[in-house]
Amino acid sequence: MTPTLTENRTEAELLTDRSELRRQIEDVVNTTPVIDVHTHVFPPEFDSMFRFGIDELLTYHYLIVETFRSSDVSYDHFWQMTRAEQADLVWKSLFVENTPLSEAARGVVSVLDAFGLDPRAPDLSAAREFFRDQNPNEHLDRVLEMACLKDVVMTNDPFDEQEVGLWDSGANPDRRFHASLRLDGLLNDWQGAARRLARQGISVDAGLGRATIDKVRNFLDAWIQRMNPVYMAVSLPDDFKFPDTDSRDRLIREVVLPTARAHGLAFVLMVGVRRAVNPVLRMAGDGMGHADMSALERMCAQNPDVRFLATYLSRENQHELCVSARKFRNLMPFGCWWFLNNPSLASEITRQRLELLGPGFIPQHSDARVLEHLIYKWRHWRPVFIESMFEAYDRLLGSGRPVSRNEIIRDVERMFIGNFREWIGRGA
Ligand code: FIX
Ligand code: ZN
Repeated sequence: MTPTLTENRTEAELLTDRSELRRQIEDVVNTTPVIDVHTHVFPPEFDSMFRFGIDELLTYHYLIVETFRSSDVSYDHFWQMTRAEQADLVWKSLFVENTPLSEAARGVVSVLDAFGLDPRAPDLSAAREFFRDQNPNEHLDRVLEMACLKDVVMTNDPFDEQEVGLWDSGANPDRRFHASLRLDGLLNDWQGAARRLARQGISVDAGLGRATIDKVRNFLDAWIQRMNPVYMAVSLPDDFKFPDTDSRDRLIREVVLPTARAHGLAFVLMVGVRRAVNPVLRMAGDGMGHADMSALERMCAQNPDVRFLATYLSRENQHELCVSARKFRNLMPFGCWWFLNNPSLASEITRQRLELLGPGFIPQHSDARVLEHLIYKWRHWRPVFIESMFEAYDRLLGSGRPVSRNEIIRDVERMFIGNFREWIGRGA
């Protein structure tokens, strides 16, 4: 759908009227497809890993946490419930007995509204019936169009037995879904990885001898061959150090970085998560902490020929990340990750990045886990981005340089698609 122009204006005409400037920004941002560079969503070809519908939406770990704060259900009782029973309780606790004010709860309201379903319904019967009637592939097409998405990058774990089984059975993802090779299992739990490799018939020694290093490289080469990933990625704790003296440091130096070079793959670092600070919450039990940015700076400095994408979980790391990206041209900041993916913080982060990096960053990713998350995560974020872009262009206008519609299109396409494509070495 080509963006519209108001009457008697040309693409190149300079936008000196502020309300027209805002209209043009809204039009371009709302109609420019984006590549969602990090999600946990899978296409229908991945069978049970393809999650969609109201029960999946309501049992999202963001909402489970909030339900425990708004109900007196015990943890044990909750985890013994069926998914439908859990969804009923989440709905009752957050949407009926309380006002869905949180970003995650408002997200469900936006999804229901997008499909013409009643966000004030007393129960889930109508919503369940609606999603039950959806044809998976048609529903996928519709959701990608509603979210105005070009492509989606998955999170693919070579140690997830269910997923490995799907790749083994020749699962061939929809062409709009791109794989990424997730290395948490390898880098954050080497002892466990050694056991899992053994289960896949690859015997390694926990001491990371030469032969083991070669075997792990071969393991990654084989998965890169299979998945054709757009990048390798890992999430790291807030106390991540580089250099360090542990197996993770050796695996990064002797396996991951050489593999990145050999395949021309970027390395994605998601830094600042404290896993399982409250284990009874299961996947919902992760926390965060402020990280030492110098670890990433040293990695960028010591590996100028490797491209890094980085996102940090702590608000206090955001300004530092902008400054580090000014110092290292092989570093691309991306997204407002997880606890930062809220309008107030996403606005602060985006404006800061525009002021320090111009259009040289990837403004957002959804981290969607359920298909319909793609609708609300992007519909909630685009108005935030429009405000930030208007502020930047309006200041430029005030300084004496109005922009044209073409320039807005160029800048938005660079941030939505171009920067990522360049970084993963798959040109525009
Ligand atoms: O490490 C990650 O990719 C995180 O995004 C997830 O672990 C987290 O559970 C999540 O879904 C955040 O939005
Ligand atoms: Zn994620």
